[in-house]
Amino acid sequence: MEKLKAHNPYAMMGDYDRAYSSFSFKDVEKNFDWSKTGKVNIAHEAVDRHVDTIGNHIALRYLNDEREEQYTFKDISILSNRFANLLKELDVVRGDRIFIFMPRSPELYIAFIGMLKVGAIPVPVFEAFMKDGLLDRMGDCDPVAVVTSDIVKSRIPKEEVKSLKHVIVTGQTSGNEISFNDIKGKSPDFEPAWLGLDDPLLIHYTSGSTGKPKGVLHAQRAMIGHYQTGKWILNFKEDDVHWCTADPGWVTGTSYGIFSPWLNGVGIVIRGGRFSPKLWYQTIEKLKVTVWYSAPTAFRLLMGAGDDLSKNFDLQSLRMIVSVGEPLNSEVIQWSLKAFNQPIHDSWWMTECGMMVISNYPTMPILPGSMGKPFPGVEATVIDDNGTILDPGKVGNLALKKGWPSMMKEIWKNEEKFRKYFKFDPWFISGDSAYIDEEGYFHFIGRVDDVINTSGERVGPFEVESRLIEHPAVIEAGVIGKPDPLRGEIIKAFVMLKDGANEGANLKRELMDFVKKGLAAHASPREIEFVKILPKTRSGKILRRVLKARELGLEVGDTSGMGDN
Ligand code: 6R9
Repeated sequence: MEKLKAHNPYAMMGDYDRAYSSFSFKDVEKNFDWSKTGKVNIAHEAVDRHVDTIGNHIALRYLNDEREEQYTFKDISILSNRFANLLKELDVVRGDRIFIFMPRSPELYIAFIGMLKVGAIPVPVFEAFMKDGLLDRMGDCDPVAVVTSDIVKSRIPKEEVKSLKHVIVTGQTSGNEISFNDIKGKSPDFEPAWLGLDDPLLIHYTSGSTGKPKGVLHAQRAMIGHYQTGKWILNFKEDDVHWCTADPGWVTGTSYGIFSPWLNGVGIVIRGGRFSPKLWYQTIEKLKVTVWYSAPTAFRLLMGAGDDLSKNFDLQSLRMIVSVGEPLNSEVIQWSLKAFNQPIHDSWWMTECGMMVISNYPTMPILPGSMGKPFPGVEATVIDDNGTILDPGKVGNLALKKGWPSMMKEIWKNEEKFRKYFKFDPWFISGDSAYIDEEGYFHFIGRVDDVINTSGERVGPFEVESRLIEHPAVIEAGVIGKPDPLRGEIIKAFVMLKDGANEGANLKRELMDFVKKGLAAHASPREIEFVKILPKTRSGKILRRVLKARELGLEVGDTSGMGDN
């Protein structure tokens, strides 16, 4: 593939090779107040620090079908102080976990910053989760409180989660719930809890191929990575209008939907409501978005909506477009050159990474189809299954040398899962396979494990299988990701039914609905196939790779571990 010339050779990073050989994350520390005071709190660096300088800049622009609002950095500072005071009165203390379970709204962001100010650990989760999905997550880290909205609050497993003392609600309250509006009566002043760089920042639950979702705990030091990747990849300047389309339930929606822009003094755009090509273009036009961070599925949907639609909008404000979450196809980059007069820059990272670690930079020629090169200060490589570093062109495990600032601190209450990432210490093993070409560009091949990536969302097959077998008609289920041109992968379930169960379209629909209602809409299979038997190992584990190979019409491979069935 032909390389595209650098999109913006004058961006801040300058020459990539020079930056890579000379940069150290130590150089960034002087940009934070804690480098002088020794007092650490990301909420201070992202919000309060700006009040005396750019306090009147717009920090948040919110838009949905009913509301349109703007908040300055000073507004966010004061409102989050009020929220922090509310938490303090409820005896929330440093280290307490607080869930955020609500649709995107200004209140979500205010609450988030307020929690950080008291030193509590926010746990943002998608509003799409149903009771079981929430219970798996809440049951793991015992929150004392949840901030939610009247639309979704009924799904919170209040009885089952014994640690849960307070339910703070936007909109209608009932019983002993606390209204978000109570913050109005609280003091606008609050002294943040002063922490250390290694103290907790937040938890994101994410799926692996086995077991329940893992709580990835990040540390305050992550802000060093958020800050610098914002400067050099998103190319932030202070008057930018940044739109990260991700929900804060996903790491992209916190690292780049909140922290990276605000640490850089850049205002954010929040669009509530559902995806719609027309509304998205309208958002860019109306709010004059300059930096746009989104995902391949969204770009593909926009591409599918046609040039006639995009031509109706003035999209000239856009000057930097970045993608994450799934492989970015070359066609989409070619379309972007036509539709927006500029390429889309890919970026690769994971919940566990906390920040973008491989990317195409505005100052570097893009190789369409490649994810780009490691961020300065990060060492990335490809190693085989014995931990040996491979030569260019050879496919193996994508690995990062531990020690980049935003690397996760631990997996909540699961030392064993944490250690598994580091079986070739000092290398963090990502679970992705990739190769590096002769020029140092990284190319994505796929997941090594069974984790499904559907529309950029990471779904663990185990969670879906567990839900399916709760249905009275189901004995067993095996779940895989099936390649899909629009969504990257779709979820396909192979289901073994109990004797006498009535196979048919109705039952398929019922099972899809059962997962949707019990777990989450995005975890519901789009395809279901009824089978008489599932391939298994001798120890009884479902061989998802065999199901996948059969589905794709490929060689089934080594089945020596398979049982008699
Ligand atoms: C930030 C985020 C991580 C997994 C990762 C990989 C896939 C992410 C990608 C990509 C191809 C890219 N992934 N970026 N695949 N090209 N640019 O996505 O975190 O939800 O934890 O997912 O997503 O498979 O291992 P997370």
